[in-house]
Order: sequence, then C-alpha cells, then structure tokens
Amino acid sequence: MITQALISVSDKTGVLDFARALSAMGVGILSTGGTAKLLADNGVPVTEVADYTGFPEMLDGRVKTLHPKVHGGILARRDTPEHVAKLLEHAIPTIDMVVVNLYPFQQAVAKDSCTLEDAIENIDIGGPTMLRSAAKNHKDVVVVCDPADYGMVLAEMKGTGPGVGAVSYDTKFMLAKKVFAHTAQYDGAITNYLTSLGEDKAHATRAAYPHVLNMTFNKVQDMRYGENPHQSAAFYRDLVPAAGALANYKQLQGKELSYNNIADADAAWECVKSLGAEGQAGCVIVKHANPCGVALGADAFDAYSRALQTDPTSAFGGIIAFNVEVDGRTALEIAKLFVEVLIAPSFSPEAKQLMAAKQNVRMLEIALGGASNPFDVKRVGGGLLVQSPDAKNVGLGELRVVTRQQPTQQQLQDMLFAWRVAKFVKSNAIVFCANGMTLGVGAGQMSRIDSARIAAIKAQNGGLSLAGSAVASDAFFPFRDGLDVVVDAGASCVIQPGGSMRDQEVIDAADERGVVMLYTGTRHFRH
Ligand code: 93A
Repeated sequence: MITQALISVSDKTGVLDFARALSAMGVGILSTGGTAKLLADNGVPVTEVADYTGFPEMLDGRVKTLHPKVHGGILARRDTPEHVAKLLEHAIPTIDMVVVNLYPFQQAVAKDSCTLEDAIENIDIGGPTMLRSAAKNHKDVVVVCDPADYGMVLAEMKGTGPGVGAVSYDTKFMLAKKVFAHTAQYDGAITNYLTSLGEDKAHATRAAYPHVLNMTFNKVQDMRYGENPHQSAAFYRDLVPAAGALANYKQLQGKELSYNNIADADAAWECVKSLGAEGQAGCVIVKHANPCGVALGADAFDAYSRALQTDPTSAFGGIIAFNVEVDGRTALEIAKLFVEVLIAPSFSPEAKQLMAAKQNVRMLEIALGGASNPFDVKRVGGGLLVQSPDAKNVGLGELRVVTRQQPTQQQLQDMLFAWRVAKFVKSNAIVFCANGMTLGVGAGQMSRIDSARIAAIKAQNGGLSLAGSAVASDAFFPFRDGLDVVVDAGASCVIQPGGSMRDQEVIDAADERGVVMLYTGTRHFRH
C-alpha cells in the first residue's frame, strides 16, 4: 500500500501529471525545493522535505534529503517488528515510493565551458542515496528513476481497484534493477570525467573520449559455451540498444544462438545494413566474421544467388543477412544450403512456412536502423581500448583519380561497391568486385600481397572471371607487387587510401599497366 511518496527530480518531464494522479489516489507527497514549488504552484498538495524533517535545506542544497526521517522511512523492513518499532519510537512514517532523477552530470560535462567546480556541483549525492535506499528495499518501496515509467506505474496502481493502489513485486524488482544500472552508469560517467581531466585539472582534455563510457548491460542469456567448448560465455545487451542493432533481434525459430553465431551475425548484419544506397536488395554471407560473398540484386533471390556464387564452399554453414524481406522463393533456395543463421528485417509468411521445415536454421528478424554503437571496445590484458566506430562512408567528392586513365561510370560504381565491402573484411583486405557483387575476397592475411593472391584464387575457385573487375584494398599498397598481382588477375581499376612512402612507385605501376587508380584518403583497417 502506497501512502507516502517522495518526489525530487531534476528532469521535470511528466512529473506534474504523475504527482497529480498520485495525489488523487490519496498518496501524500513529500518534495524538495524546485520540484515542490512546481507541484505547489500547480495546485498539488505537497509537503517540503525541510518542513517534514524539521531540518532546513543547507550547504547550497548539498544536504536536502540526507536525513534519518527520510532514509529510515525508506529503508525500514515492513515485516521486521524491530524496524517497525524503531519507526514508531522516532515518529518516522514510511515512504513507500521514491521518484528521483539525478542532477544532469553528463549534460553538464558535455559542455566545453564546464569547469571542474561546475562538474563537482553537478554530482548528485542525495538523489542516488534515495534511489539506492529505495532499490535496496524494493520489496516494500516503489522506486522510479525514469519518467518513461510513470504511466506504467500509474496504470498498475489504478488496475488494483479503487482507492490507493499497489504495484506488483515483479514491477518493483524490475524498477530496482533499473535504478542500480542507472546509478552505476552515473558513477561511471563521473569516474570517466575525472580520469580524463588534463594536467591543469580544470578541464577535461580536448581529446577526452568518450565523455560517457556507458558500460551497463542487462544479461540476456548464458551460453552453452564461448568461442570454443571449453570456454564459458554469456550474452549481455545494452540497457537500450540502438534501433537496428543486432541485440534487438527477434528469434523466430531454431536452436539457441551460440557465441560465434552472435559474433558472425553482427558482422553480417552491419555489412548488409551498409548496402542499399542504390535502392537494391543486398545479401551478405559471413563465415568466421568475414564476408565470403556480398551482392546487390533486383530482389532478395537475385542478391542471394549472386552472393553465393563468390565462394559457395565457404558459404556452407554460414550466416546469411538481407536488407530486404526474404520471400518464399528465396527461402526455398536458401533451404538447399546448410545455414547456421538467417537474418532479415522481415520474412514473408511463405518464407516462414518453408523454413519451419528446417528447424536447425536460426531465423532472426531485426528492424533496419542506423548506427548500432556509440563506441567500439576491445579488451586487452588489464585494459580496454575504446574508439568511435568506423562510420566513415567515403563520398564521391573525396575520391581522387591518381592515374592517367580516368574511370568509366561502371568502374566507379564497381570500385565504390568493393570499397564498401572491404570495410567489413578483416585486414589485410583485398576485394574483387564487378556489377554489384564480390568476385573474390582475400581476408585476414599478414601481408597484403597474400590477401591479393587469395582473393584471385577464390575467384578462380568460384569459376568467376576477373577480367575488367574492380579491386579495393583496405589500406595502401606498400609496394607495387600487390598491385601487379591484382592486375595480373584481370583488374582494370583499383581503389585504395593512398599514403604509402612508395605511392609514386605504385601510381607509376598502375600507369604502366594501363589501369585506373582512385585514392579515398581514408583507410578501413579491421582487426
Ligand atoms: O545536493 S544533493 O546531492 N543533496 C541532497 O540531499 C539531495 N536531495 C535531492 N542532491 C539532492 N537531490 C537532488 O535534487 C535530486 O536527485 C534531484 O535531482 C534534485 C531535485 O532538486 P529540486 O527539487 O530542488 O529541483
């Protein structure tokens, strides 16, 4: 039963309506300075915490709610007689609901003008303390730190019948988990800011990155094992994954996803999301985190048939992703192959029905969306590397023709497609393409020339001609030998970042061989 709520919020979104509704249900409301004023000005009966505790707000508001009458009322176990007796002894009523959101520390430090003093004044102490007290005692206290939950809480209270409502244990537990994730994130942001301060301690260094290292996750599942059967593993999801991120998958059928399935599915999904600028269907087949076939097509069927041609041997047991709906005809074709995971924004009813006969295929539906992550992380011994994601898509205006030969429109299109794919291939990456499909992919080699040789061999194995093809190299050619290999194999044009000490040697080689070469000025290492 909720008789008394304490409301103290910096973000006042929705709080007036929420407080009004609580009040209408007979809940007494305690509140702090700004929040209390907003409620009182709008006719919601409210008691100031200072009047309630008999202790004035002090030290510029640093001490507002840090009082035994507040924390005793929140923390007392209602089913422990000693606790109840103590409350009675000190005339402390219970506080059954805590509605708090914190001083906007992250927003404050995101401003260039923020000084260390500003940042410190924006560290909320009383707010997290109340949230943590309430979350610890969630069995008896409803704790709300997110205005988005006001509606849900009210609906549940109203649903319990006339008069003062209650909130279920499951909801209280969920809200408590949310609070600890929230305060952990908040403290993480403070730590991150303080450790990024420059020598003068006054400002975060200009290069400080990221401002907020949001590393709070929800566990989705334990896995049978990790990359190998002797490794333990689990999958965690961001508190709020970005729209279009892999973690938002809905599994329609198939066995539980494995560790490698999720890693490969992510590689396939990120790559296929980057296709489609041409308004065509795109298909990506991934094996061991590398695309082994990528193609555009008139429809899903066409894109799949073309993607499969590049390397049908490697596609066995692969992960296949589409950027368009998978229809029945395409599903029928895919069913001929042994597939681990199939991903698409949607599947037609016919495709679902056909795949139902293949229950070993894990089918994932994910809505298409933009960037998945605000930053990339990689664990190293005793540390963490953090970087912004490789979101760069080279524009036409950034391309520079460095050879005497100029590209035709077709060559330009082929090179841009190859370049887009190369970004998703582990370095050293060499990708042969023509007409919106990969012809040969050389991935993950320690030398560029070996990647070039492998890419050419792949095309040969697939029975594909490289005559007149386009080649992308994810980083510059350090010597002319790599270029010679791709031209010997049949390439007529090459796209690469440029920037080698021997650029001139490579340009001369391209001119000598009569091929086109474009510089992007950007490289796409991927490890
Ligand atoms: O300055 S505090 O760290 N000390 C406190 O005792 C305290 N109590 C509530 N910050 C405190 N709060 C915070 O005040 C809340 O977390 C909330 O963000 C804010 C609401 O202030 P007002 O109601 O005056 O707008």
